[in-house]
Amino acid sequence: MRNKPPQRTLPSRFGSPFHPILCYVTDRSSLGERRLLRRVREALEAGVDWVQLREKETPTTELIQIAEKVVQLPRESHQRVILNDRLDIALACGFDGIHLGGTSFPVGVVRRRAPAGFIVGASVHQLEEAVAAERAGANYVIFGPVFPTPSKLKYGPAQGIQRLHAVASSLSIPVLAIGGISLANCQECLKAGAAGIAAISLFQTSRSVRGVLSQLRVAEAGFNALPS
Ligand code: TZP
Repeated sequence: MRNKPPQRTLPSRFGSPFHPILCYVTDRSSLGERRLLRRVREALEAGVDWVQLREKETPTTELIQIAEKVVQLPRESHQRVILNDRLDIALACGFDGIHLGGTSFPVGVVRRRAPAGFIVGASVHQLEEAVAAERAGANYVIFGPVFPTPSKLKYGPAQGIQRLHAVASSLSIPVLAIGGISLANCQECLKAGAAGIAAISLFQTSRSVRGVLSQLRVAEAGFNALPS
């Protein structure tokens, strides 16, 4: 019997200008585990579309404990939880997908072996890399840093809106903008063709994720009202 072709299970309404993908990327270094889990729960309750658990420095046993708690949090049918880098933990704990970085498994290797419906995303920093990720079977890419952000200053200047536009207009999978995303600049990213935004500080340093979400949706409504 032939294997079924892998399904791409990003809900179809995602990534349209009318429903940009809002992705909370975690960083527990500034929160600690208890507050991290509280924030993830709050973000899901407030209506973020995706949570990417990105805890690179966390030892395996600890990460497994956090991961198990994250996948058990209540979520709506359209919400996705995605783990950064650790395919083994993502599969073992039942995440909806994996987000691959430069030192992770290559996209094509994961795509070929991942179960049907498993979401595969990748961080990209250049157009060629983005095109290659799409060809290898990525469901989405995250491009950045679009704007300056403290953790990435050591890698040089931010990419800027024009490069985001070049990547977004060359791919048919969703391209999310990351890096220095704020309420003030998210519309600019969507206007440049991003299917959504991914952010740490925006979701993590605000007093309330619900407040951020409602302001983001107002910003999107403004974007949707703009003449194209
Ligand atoms: N990749 C590119 S920029 C970035 C990552 C993980 C950090 C984003 O952090 P913030 O606080 O949303 O600018």
